[in-house]
Amino acid sequence: MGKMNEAPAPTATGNLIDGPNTQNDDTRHPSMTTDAQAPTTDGFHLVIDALKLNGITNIYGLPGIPITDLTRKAQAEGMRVISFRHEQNAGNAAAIAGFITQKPGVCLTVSAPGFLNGLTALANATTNCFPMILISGSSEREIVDLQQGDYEEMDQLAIAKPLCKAAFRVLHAEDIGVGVARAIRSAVSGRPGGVYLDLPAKLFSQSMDAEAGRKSLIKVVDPAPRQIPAPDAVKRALDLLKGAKRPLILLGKGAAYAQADADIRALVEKTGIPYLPMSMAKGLLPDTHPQSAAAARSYVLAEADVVMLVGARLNWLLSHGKGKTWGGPKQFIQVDISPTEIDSNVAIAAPVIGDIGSCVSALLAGIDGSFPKPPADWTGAIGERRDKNLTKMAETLAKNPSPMNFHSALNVVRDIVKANPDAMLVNEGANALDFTRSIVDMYKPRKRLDVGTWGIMGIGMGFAVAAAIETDLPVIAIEGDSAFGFSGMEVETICRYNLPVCVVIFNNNGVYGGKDVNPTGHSDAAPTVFVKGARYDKLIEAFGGVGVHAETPAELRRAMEEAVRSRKPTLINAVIDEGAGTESGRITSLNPQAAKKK
Ligand code: FYN
Ligand code: ADP
Repeated sequence: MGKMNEAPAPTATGNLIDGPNTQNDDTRHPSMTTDAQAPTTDGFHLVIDALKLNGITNIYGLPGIPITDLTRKAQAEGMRVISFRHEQNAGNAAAIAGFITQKPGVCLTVSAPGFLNGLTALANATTNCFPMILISGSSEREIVDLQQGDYEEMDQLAIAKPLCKAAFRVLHAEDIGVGVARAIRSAVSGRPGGVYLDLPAKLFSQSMDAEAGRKSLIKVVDPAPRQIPAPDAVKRALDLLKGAKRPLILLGKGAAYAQADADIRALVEKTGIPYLPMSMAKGLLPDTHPQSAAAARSYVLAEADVVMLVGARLNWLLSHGKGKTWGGPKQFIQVDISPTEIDSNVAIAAPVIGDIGSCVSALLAGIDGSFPKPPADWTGAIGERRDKNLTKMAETLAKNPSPMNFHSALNVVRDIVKANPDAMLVNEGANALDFTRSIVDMYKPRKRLDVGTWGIMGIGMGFAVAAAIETDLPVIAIEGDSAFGFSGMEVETICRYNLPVCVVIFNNNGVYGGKDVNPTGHSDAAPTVFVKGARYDKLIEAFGGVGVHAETPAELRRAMEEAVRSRKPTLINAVIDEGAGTESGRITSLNPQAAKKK
């Protein structure tokens, strides 16, 4: 579970600062200074101390009124403060830091517009079940509540509430400890998610007795308590699984988050059941594992009779558990921490509610040598489909068209990731996302970070920065040219912190591709088309990074190898055939069709 309890205790003195009357005031009479000389602390330092006390060492944010000094003081107090160029990217960084570490990632923003920019990431974190705390400075309550027109006036708490798991405001310095503790617990316990913490400007300069301040802080004990599943629920699930003729295990990003890697692998291997990873669960077992049914996806979803979901929701990514994708009737087992997730789309025959670590270990305890192996005709049929798809894929990957297409470029990325299985892979786009997901095998858990539950663009550089900061491992970001645009300015951030990030832009001149034309003949480009032949590599050079223009797989390979080896911030402009993409990639069916005929 969370590692917050391992945080070092703060120093004995904490963040004591001098009281207002104690600085070199030699005119004071000693007898009159006893109380005034008692060390005091303030809101700034209490926030920092409360975070540090709970093992939170990194802040992702963007300084400005009223939190500029908070960022300075946090850095001075030994926290790592990573400043971004736009709050949404800082927020995405915090969110993915939460996913990687099980500690809430902290994003710090200024009031009103800064807060709103960060809020998109907070909502996305909540949707994805990533633990995150958005701390935002806010303007004066008295003025905001009377709507008298304050600088950056906004009732931020009210706006944040529907978009996150919990929202709190702290008005008094002595409540900072409670506020931070509540935020941490809300973010990581149960189903993880985003939490908003509103800190009005006046709070930061409030001072209080240092010792009382220190005592007001809370070191959260057991922030994400284990939730043990009921034995009868476990038995019900095992009975169902035992009777299955065509069982399937479906692993979601909740399973990756849970850090129960060894037990999950044991569950798959001991039962011998084929498994299908959702995109961010790839690598939980290596994608090359013989039980992986990833390359027979359509077949297993349609044909399975009992499906055990582990940390995956039956949302749009799984066609809501019904319809053509799911073929004939089937029964579901669902392992999840959230009881209200059950039956959200279809009936769940065997819910197992608890944390995945505890649930999987309880399931494992019920699996011995007598547990029936899945019938050979089922595993054989999957193997046949998988091998057919793998062979087809290998043939496609071996082609070397000019210009490059997604496949020939990703063939290189696939090799680089295979040679560097510890590297973190960030991935966004439409075609750039979909092709990477199926072509690039992952070998270790929590290495693949992508657009997640909403399928959003804009996570790229924020995720890349946090992946580098949290792990110190090389990061490879495979970006569609459109997706990159949402967070592209953060290449300056990557250079500023000298992060080992290699951004590869699959540049096909537009959204989905670059071939659209304006039907009116006007000189405006078509809505999906960008500047043709853009040189994104020049962008990073402006900040001292390495820019490479790659037109062939050989050039791409050389540049990626060098980037991973050197750990230098690198941006590779990989030129892709502008006709290579399809509209919306694999989800083109989600585009509404015009009913009106011309
Ligand atoms: C998978 N496949 C493979 C492999 N892996 N073939 C060969 N080799 C390998 N390694 C096969 C798999 O069996 C499928 O074929 C097909 O490739 C596609 O597999 P994928 O990508 O896993 O599955 P699919 O059908 O695309 O999954 C649906 C989805 C997915 C909704 C889960 O598309 C998804 O995650 N989409 C996110 C989209 C998104 O967020 N886009 C951003 C917005 S874009 P068959 O079995 O033959 O079907 C805005 O416009
Ligand atoms: P995917 O997109 O990969 O299918 P989802 O985000 O839809 O995954 O589902 C993740 C699920 O995992 C959520 O329903 C969430 O409640 C659950 N979850 C997250 N963390 C845990 C945990 N530690 N234990 C149990 N369930 C968890």
